[in-house]
Amino acid sequence: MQTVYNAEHAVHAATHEFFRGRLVPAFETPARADYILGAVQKVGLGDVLAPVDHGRAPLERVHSARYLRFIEGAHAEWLALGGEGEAFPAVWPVRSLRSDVEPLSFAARMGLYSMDSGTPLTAGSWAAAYAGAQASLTGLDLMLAGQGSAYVLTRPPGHHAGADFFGGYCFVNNASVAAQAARDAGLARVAILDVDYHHGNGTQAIFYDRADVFFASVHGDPQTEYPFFLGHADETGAGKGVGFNANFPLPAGSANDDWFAALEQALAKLTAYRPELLIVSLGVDTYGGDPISHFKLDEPEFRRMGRRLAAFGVPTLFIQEGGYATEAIGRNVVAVLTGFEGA
Ligand code: Q9C
Ligand code: ZN
Repeated sequence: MQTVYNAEHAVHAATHEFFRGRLVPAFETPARADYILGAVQKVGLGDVLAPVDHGRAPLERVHSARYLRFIEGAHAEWLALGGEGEAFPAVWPVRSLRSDVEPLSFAARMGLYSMDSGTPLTAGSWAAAYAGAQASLTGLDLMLAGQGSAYVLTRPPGHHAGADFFGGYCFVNNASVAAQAARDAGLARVAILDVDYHHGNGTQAIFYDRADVFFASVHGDPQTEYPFFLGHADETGAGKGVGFNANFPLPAGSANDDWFAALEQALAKLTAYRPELLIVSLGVDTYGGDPISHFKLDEPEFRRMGRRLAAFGVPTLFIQEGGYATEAIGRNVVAVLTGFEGA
């Protein structure tokens, strides 16, 4: 399996994030991708390729142009206002406040274009996220050229980012950009399977009223787990998209058997859909040792996940999402990918 590696990831390097009222060391770090790259090379997974630049247009198929412009310039605006280090939002247009008017105030726009205060916006956020989307598009090119699988090694992750907001460490929704580009290249039905511990609220929202991209997710129950405000089982799509969204929330602390039973239910939905391409939002924060998540998967289960996805029998593009047990992340990702390859 070939890997498309976004080396630009390293320019997005947050030192801190807000957590329980104080600044703590950031969980989403450059070391994550470094460990994965090391593991991919050590196991000899396959060639490691650089992204090819496809420009900004494929990102604008998923995100609003004004949102992308904001992210591009946000850190410079923050510095110009006397901000130091990483930028954080502090005010949001919640119910009864207007989000249709874009305010002039930078603080107000930070809130308009974000969903949480846990996502540090750094000087390199835009460059790293833009390059990550290019890596995803390059991964898609491999699939369109007939590869049975490919892996996009990138950060920051993408699945929490919506059409016009960042959050959950995500700025550009890589899986959505790839899925939309696949549709634009002529594929009729694309499926996104999100196995990250956290519900992929951004991806779900982007395709919620559409039948041409099916979103299925197994994740921690939003009653107690981030992103809290989306990811329930009764979210099945809207309008033309009714029946093309499927959530399988599991309680924090769920046993591995329950996780794989939920995966079977998700795959049953996707089997009926008959997708031409499967995009896997591959978060490995389902690992038992993850510092911010509460499932119990370990190396044998990650290998089993890869085997099961191979048995699904559809060309599969893996795109990296979460996973915060930094020293184990390479081992866990490679277990999925080699499980897939060996099947
Ligand atoms: N400081 C992804 O896995 N913050 N995002 C949790 C811990 C939000 C995770 C609090 C976690 C978002 C892509
Ligand atoms: Zn996650």
